[in-house]
Amino acid sequence: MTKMRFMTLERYITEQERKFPEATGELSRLLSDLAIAAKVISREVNKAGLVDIIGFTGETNVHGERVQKLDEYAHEMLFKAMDHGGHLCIMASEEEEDIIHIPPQHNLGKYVLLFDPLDGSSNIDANVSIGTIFSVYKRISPGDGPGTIEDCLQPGYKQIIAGYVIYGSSTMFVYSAGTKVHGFTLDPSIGEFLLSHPDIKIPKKGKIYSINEGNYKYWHPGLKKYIKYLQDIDPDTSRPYSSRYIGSMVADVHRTLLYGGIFMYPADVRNKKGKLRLMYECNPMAFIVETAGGKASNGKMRILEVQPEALHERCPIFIGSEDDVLMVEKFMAEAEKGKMM
Ligand code: P6P
Repeated sequence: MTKMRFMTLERYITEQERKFPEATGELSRLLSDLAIAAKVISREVNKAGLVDIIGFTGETNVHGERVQKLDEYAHEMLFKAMDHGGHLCIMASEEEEDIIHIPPQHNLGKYVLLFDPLDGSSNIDANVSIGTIFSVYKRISPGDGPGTIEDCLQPGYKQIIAGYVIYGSSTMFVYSAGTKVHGFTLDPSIGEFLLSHPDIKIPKKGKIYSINEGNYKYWHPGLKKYIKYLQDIDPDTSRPYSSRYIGSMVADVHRTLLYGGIFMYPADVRNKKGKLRLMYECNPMAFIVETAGGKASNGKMRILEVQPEALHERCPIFIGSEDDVLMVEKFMAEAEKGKMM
């Protein structure tokens, strides 16, 4: 009989808080508020197919992408869940051009929240897994007023919590406070996230690569060589690797975290900084994967050390098993050297 493990997210957060006497409980309540928003969004996402929610609003977001109603809904749910707890001084969303001010009576908190309310939303109508991604930083501006843009533009290694919610065959809440990564699966019958994946560790090397190969012609020559290397036959190094690409970052990174391998969204001749956003997608995922023992690079350096310059800046990303990320960096560096010779 397997030992019944009934650890809810709430109970886990409370137990973690007790380990730190100086903890004020603010972070615990912040995480709990995020979990509530996740449950509400999960309920709507799982109603996929209902015309009154699914479908386009006809408007576009800050990046000129058509906004799906669920995008707006997720953004609103997160704002409403987080704007009155008093734990935050400022927020920023992938769906909003500027920073999001918090009502004056609640905006002196010591934390900063950045979130992508519904990443992968172009897949909503196809019922493909999508997700919410979040990052929590400590404010760096003086504590006697609302937060500022500087509070939001901190390098990724300054994150104190990062996580994602994946709305798939089940809804999972995966987060890290920097020492371990834990996954909690939602039991809708009791409305609780239960600890299902304690202390997730990513394999040191995988055998799956994940990239949009439709962009092959635009890639860096070193990346082209790397992908061809993965497709060569060599059982001793698990080659050829399998290719898996869902087109929803949360789903592709979640699989990479659990199974190992590498997810890539590189820069190319058309998009010099790639497509994915540094603050809303790359930094939180890098924090989680590095805590799980993996690596996250922009092709040249740790993503977590990139100094942000703009809220919505994009960043190339190579993320996953340590050996696989090191290998693609090697191929690209050698191609650069070849260019210089
Ligand atoms: P492409 C979804 O739109 C997204 O932002 C990420 O979730 C995903 O990894 C990427 O874009 C997919 O982009 O160009 O391969 O369709």
